[in-house]
Amino acid sequence: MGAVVGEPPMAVPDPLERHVLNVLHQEGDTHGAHTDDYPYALVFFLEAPHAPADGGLLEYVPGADSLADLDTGRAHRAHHRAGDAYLLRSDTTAHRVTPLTRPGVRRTVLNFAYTTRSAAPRMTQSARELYT
Ligand SMILES: O=C(O)CCC(=O)C(=O)O
Ligand SMILES: [Fe+2]
Repeated sequence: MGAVVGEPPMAVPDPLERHVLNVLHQEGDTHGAHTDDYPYALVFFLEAPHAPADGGLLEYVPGADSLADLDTGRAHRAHHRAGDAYLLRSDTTAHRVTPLTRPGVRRTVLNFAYTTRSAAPRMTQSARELYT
């Protein structure tokens, strides 16, 4: 990670954000548009919909001006399989997960948050609103 990021990653101090388990398991389940408080998210897929048509796609806009950029042609989409992982610049990339499109489909990820020595501290209430 340090080679990709350009400096050593550090686990974030806030235990609520450091390790997050996200489970989407019902038709229509989604993860809404947001940016993270910390600069890097390392996301591991434990379960993922088999086909892109089943939903659970990551949509993202690097260097977004606003979350509304996700509804424009600037948005990228990525399908992942169980066992995949991705590293996201998550504080400046608007991102969300598209809704599961049918019953019986599951998408489970572990999200590990990292910061770096040079990153500006930035705290919002959103993780608290979601997870407490
Ligand atoms: O489930 C994903 O791929 C993204 C999760 C995410 O953005 C988050 O937990 O902040
Ligand atoms: Fe996120």
